[in-house]
Amino acid sequence: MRNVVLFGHSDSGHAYKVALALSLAGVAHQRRTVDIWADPASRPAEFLTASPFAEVPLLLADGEAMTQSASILTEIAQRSGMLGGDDADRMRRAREILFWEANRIGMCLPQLIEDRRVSGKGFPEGAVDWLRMRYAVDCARFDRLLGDSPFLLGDAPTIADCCVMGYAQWHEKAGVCASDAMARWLDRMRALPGYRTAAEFFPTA
Ligand SMILES: N[C@@H](CCC(=O)N[C@@H](CS)C(=O)NCC(=O)O)C(=O)O
Repeated sequence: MRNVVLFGHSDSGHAYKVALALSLAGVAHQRRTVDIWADPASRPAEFLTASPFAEVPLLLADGEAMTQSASILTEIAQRSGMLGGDDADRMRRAREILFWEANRIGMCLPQLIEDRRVSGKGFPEGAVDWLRMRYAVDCARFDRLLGDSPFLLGDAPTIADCCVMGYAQWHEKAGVCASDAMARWLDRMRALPGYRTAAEFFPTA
């Protein structure tokens, strides 16, 4: 991948997934912070032209625009041959986890974080209980997926780990706990040489 530019923000777990994958895969790239809390119309023209919903992450590679974190993760793995991209079976299993995460952890935790940010304003009665109940199931399923391995698909991290890390890293901000196995996995992820915090990836002025 050449001339790679990633647009993201430190509060976006979706952008974090992609930033972490690029860093762990050693793909040379630039990162640009887009203010996701500002009026979308005020975002840079280059970004608005290429991101149909004005959302991060947006990845530009040699001028080609890519959106949707799960799709971008598979492109990174396939094009770099890293993070599972060197093996068709591992890529299939990684995709399964990407789809699972988008429906489960990637739905619950951002909403629980948002509920706290807005002090519950706009969240219907029972919504938070429902999200917490779903997250408890997600946590147990994460443990099953991880099994006895250090990372989700074996001894080395793949895009599946980058994907789950996006929001699992912020479980405390969402007011929920990690399972013991998830806590140990988070420690292993944070010990990887390419690991950076979201604020390090996307500093704000
Ligand atoms: N399904 C998308 C979700 C992207 C998304 O929701 N991005 C949020 C930040 S986490 C955003 O850009 N929000 C700004 C806005 O909607 O104005 C993905 O996986 O990339």
